[in-house]
Amino acid sequence: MIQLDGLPGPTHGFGGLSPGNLASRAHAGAVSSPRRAARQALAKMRTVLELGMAQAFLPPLPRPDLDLLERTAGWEDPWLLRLACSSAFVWTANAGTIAAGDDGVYRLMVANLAALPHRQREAPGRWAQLTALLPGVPVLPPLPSHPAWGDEGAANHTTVTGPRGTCEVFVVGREAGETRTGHPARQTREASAAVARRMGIRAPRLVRQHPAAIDAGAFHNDVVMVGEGDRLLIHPLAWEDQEAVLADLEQRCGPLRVAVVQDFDLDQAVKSYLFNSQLLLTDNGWVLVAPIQCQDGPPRAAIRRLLDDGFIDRVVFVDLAESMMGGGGPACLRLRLPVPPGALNPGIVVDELRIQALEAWVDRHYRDRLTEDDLRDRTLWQEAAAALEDPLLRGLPLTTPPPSLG
Ligand code: SUG
Repeated sequence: MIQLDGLPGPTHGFGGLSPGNLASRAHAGAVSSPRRAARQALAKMRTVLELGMAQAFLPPLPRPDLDLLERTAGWEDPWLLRLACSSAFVWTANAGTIAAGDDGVYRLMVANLAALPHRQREAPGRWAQLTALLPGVPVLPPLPSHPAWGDEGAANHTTVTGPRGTCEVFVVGREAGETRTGHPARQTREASAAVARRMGIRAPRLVRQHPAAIDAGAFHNDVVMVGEGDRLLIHPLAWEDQEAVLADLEQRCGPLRVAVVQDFDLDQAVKSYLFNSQLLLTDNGWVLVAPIQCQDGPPRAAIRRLLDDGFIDRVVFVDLAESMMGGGGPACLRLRLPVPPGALNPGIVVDELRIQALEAWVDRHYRDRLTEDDLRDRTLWQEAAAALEDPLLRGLPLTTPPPSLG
């Protein structure tokens, strides 16, 4: 299993671009630190690497999105400029999702991220990148880019494996065409069903996200649930009919280890991102890689119970402040690839030396401080382009987006 993490780009900022994502809205317009954001992403990769996991990275997508700016004369419009400079692609759990079809073949389906304009712009670039950088994995193009097929990738999909079998769980927020009061729901049933079909999964388990979770700020399922193998760490209000769904999963897969964290309201879940921790099966047991926001108070107490119950053997805390301010925790930053490292271009697989080289690259090209006004600065745009042209990344086959995708 490889953990594939994103890196933010040199124009990383806080655009307030995601309705229903409380952290994104709360930090709109805040001063950002692209350098700290990239350093924190790399530090998490190092932590995971040191736990004995295979780790890889995806280079940033080119930003500002010059095509968008040209088509809209967007440099005159602060919202479009924020959108064009967004580094939201860093949240690689949304780049797509991967699973084995009924024929046993692993396929990666790129997500269209059609719910939001700044994220929808990621899909063509990520499709091109993943195709080029994962030569050993069939990479399927995203669904047509319309909110009716809104697909957010692995954030709303998890593979549950028990002693008797495996079940692919897809969590949907709404039906196509359905409107709801409260925060928007991004993932449609139609999208998840189509993704499962394209991946060759004939009997996926489609689950409806609990409306209370969406309205508390769980814009993705992975804000209230994380699963790995036979383990599920879940908030009691993550899904509709949750107990029945869990019983059905056990029926299909055999007994599972399910930790339903009680005494922990949805607001605390969304503030702390406990359920967005990475759950890793290492050679030395189960490890929870949790955000530092879980170090105290109720999340800490919940983690202690998980340790006492043997659900996990160890917890490690990571500081992802710059990612958390946009609503992304440890699990948002990674896409799990259940394939051998040989399926990836060797240039994206990291070891300690590669991480150090990437840190030096970040220090060469990323500013420590960025305000919204800076986004208009053409020097910043040149710096951002230079970062991607650096010899460190130039060796990678980065193709341009396919022209057919709008
Ligand atoms: O889509 N935030 C992202 C956070 C994605 C988190 N990923 C997972 N849960 N898997 C989003 O809402 C904020 C951008 C801004 O406000 O500038 C943003 O896009």
